[in-house]
Amino acid sequence: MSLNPLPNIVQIERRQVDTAHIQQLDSAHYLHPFTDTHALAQRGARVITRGEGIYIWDSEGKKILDAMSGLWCVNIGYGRQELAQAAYLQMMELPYYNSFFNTTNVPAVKLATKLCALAPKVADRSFTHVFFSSSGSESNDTNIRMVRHYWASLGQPQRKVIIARHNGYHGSTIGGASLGGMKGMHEQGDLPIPGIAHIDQPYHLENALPGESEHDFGIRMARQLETKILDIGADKVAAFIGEPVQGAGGVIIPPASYWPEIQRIVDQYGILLISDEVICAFGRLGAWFAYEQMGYKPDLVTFAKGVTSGYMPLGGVLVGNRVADVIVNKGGDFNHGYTYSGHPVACQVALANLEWMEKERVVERVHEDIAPYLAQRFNALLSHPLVGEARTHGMMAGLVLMKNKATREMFPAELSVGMACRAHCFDNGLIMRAVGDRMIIAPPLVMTRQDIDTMMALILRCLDLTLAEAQAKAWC
Ligand code: PXG
Repeated sequence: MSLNPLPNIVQIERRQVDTAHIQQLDSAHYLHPFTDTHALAQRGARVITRGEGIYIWDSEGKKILDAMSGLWCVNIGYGRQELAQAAYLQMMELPYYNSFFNTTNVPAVKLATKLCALAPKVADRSFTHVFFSSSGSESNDTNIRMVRHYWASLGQPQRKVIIARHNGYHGSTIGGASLGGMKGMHEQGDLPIPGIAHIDQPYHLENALPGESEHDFGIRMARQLETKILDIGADKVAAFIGEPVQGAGGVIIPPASYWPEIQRIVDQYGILLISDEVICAFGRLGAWFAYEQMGYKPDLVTFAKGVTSGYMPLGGVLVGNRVADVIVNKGGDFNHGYTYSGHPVACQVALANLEWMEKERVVERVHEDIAPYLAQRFNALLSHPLVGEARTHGMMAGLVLMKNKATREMFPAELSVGMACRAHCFDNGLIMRAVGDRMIIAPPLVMTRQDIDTMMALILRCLDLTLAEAQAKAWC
């Protein structure tokens, strides 16, 4: 088949946007995620119109360094023509077909094969199969269905409970929000659903006992899993789910002792381990997948976001041999799937993304050069009077704004110092997130050292402006 010629993407005319008009239509018709719609209507949404490399532009022409990679996903930066071309060509050839009723498609098969090859084999765990969805939330719903189907297929249908963590984030569907440990989400609509339990997060700054070492704290937090398993009854527990490093919860980096102890406990009680790598996979932590470097071997791995660098919605679950053997050989029909499972365009874009990353050695560069450089520069923020903690893991980083570093006193929550800092960031052309008074970044993996220097200069300026505001308002 001969394809129509490609459009010259670079020369597509930039749309002229009437900001006020778009904002007016936005508040009249568009309900945003996690947003107070009434409050947004008062101030008007920022209209983002364009992206190139590590920068985005708004409709007023303001250039902004996107230190959050969109929402933890645009890992290779904006404007990669290879991905646009992959989508275009695939849309012309086969824009859609489903994978139900004994059919398949070439991009989905190739991507499943590729992902299994990229996932490291650890001890007796290898990854043989992939289930596709279109998002992280759907993928975690798939996990709930799959682990219950697994145990039922083994004659243990009573093993239903999944244990997760307070302040974990696993998505926003009823299943995903239930697995997550976000209080504000649980309060709206009677969540979690039955069969989900939570333990504390391994956040040393908030949860450690006075004088407790990072190591001891990590072990103690992991052992909450054992206590919870015994409370519920080991024969009723299906799985434990966690993020290698918590993202939405505020870049919470667990002590090195934590995950190996979790592994010991799930092994002892025979329960499944789910690694939610929606943020951490595909180079974010300097490896294709995070579990190996964190010291554990999951049975299921949730992925989304970085698999396409956010250029198309795609997610899924990598299924390890222990679960796949049962699902494939004993399970019969698995009555679960989505219209867009294995969407050919999304899968083709993912393949183009992974190919580009391999060609440019993105993961190796992060591991060998850029993440260590970020760590060196970011950790130095500790000398700033407002910064009580500054940590990175791979290309995720978080700092804590403190009222008094010497006494470790935090600002009263109602002052929303983090939000004040975030506002300075935006005004100065930087996207940095605030989770309470933790300021977090997850910059594009393609950043150069020079980009990091530019970003750090912006961060420092915004910290200075936040300090000046805090002093002027007598907050500190
Ligand atoms: N698991 C993890 C670990 C995530 O970070 C999801 C699942 C859900 O993915 P979808 O594609 O359904 O959104 C996520 C998503 C934030 C924020 O405020 C983080 C996410 C989504 C929205 C906001 O940091 N992560």
